[in-house]
Amino acid sequence: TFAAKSFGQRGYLAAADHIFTNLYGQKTPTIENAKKAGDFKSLGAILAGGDNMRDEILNTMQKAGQRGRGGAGFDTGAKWSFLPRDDGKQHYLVVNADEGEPGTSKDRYILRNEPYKLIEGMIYSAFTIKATQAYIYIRGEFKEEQRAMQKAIDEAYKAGLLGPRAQYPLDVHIHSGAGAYVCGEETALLNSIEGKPGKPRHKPPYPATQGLFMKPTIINNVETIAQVPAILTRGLEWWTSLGTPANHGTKLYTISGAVNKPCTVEDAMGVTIGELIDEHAGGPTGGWENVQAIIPGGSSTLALTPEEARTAKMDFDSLRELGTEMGTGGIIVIPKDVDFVDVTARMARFYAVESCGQCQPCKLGTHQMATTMAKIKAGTATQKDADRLKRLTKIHGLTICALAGAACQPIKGLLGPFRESLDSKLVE
Ligand code: L3W
Repeated sequence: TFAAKSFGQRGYLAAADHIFTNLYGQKTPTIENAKKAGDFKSLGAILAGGDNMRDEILNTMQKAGQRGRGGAGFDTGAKWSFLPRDDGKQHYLVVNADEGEPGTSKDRYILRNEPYKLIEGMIYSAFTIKATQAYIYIRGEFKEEQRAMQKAIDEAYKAGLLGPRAQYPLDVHIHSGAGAYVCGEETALLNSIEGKPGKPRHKPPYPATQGLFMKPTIINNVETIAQVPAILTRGLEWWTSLGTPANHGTKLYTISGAVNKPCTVEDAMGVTIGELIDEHAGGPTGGWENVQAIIPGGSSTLALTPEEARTAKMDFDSLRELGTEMGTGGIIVIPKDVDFVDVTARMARFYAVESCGQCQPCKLGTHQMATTMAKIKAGTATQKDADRLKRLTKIHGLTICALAGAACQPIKGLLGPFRESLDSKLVE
């Protein structure tokens, strides 16, 4: 749902520290309203700084230690610094808006209600890396978001902020996806823009050196780029005052499943899962005693027990220490009356359907995971099938992209802390 939530009244982030002040469309998203709220205010002065300012922005982004909001948490400033400088080649900026991770609904709020922050962030980013062409690859199902984003782009052209005659000449194109989850993987996405099948490429070479049309390309998640204006204009002291020492700033979290008020909210990095659920999502349905498991960062991240999750900090390092990932920040609360086998079977089917099929371990492995899970769900599986599941998790790391490894996460949960559900379904 996109119901407006009372803004800045709960949670741990002071109202003044929010970046996305129009996340719920409190004000109709128009360029006038965005300007009134402060967007584009510093743009002219910053762009006037020329090459020195490019260095300064890169320097600031390197010091900011902003970690990519698409799931991997890779340092944005470091990524930008890998781009060759003054090589005379066309450079591209690509925004990954192929939000498809189950349990994740954050970038779509930016596309709908804060598209101007994304555009402003794109102008700063493109200026810094000397890209004159930029693409926003939007998930195919996001028709309304595509319309909202195109409207904002059109307004920015009209206002002289984009286009060949703008202070920094930049063209922004929207490219629509067509329903493939794997196109959210950055190199599959680049292939898809090029008109090729959306299949991931081997890395290295990374997009920073050989990306779109084999030219140096910076590709970042929507939220990552939309945060850039705040980092540059509010400054490093402000940015680093939020979050934890290695995980600065704010983050958009999606909280869904068995909670009283499913929502997408902005809060500080490092806030605990328990705080997010209790303060923003009205607590678990039926209370904490009714929680069976909590997925911290979208379906591709290993589920935690409620005891582990409640005090776990939402930051890339804390969750890695617990053996899982923060991923996209998509928290899914699974209640006790939901069969964990059923949840896992659904997810296994999802990954099998979405595998692009170019790597045999993924093509066959995800398919076998799905058929084995269906058998377990049907109550006709034996210990041998459970052993097969365990063997299948070895596909992790054997493939070009992260999809196979992602498919293993729900299975690992079922074979690990939630084993009881599995055992109760096996027959002799
Ligand atoms: C230059 C190097 N660049 C790494 C760049 C690389 C990429 C970024 C991260 O995503 C996550 C997973 C799930 N020179 C570089 C370099 N880079 N080394 O850094 O790269 P990597 O390979 O760590 O991760 P990845 O494959 O890009 C994996 C998440 O994706 N996921 C699903 C996400 C879904 C959404 C959504 O729906 N919105 O985001 C599924 O696996 O969390 O951690 O840019 O080029 N030496």
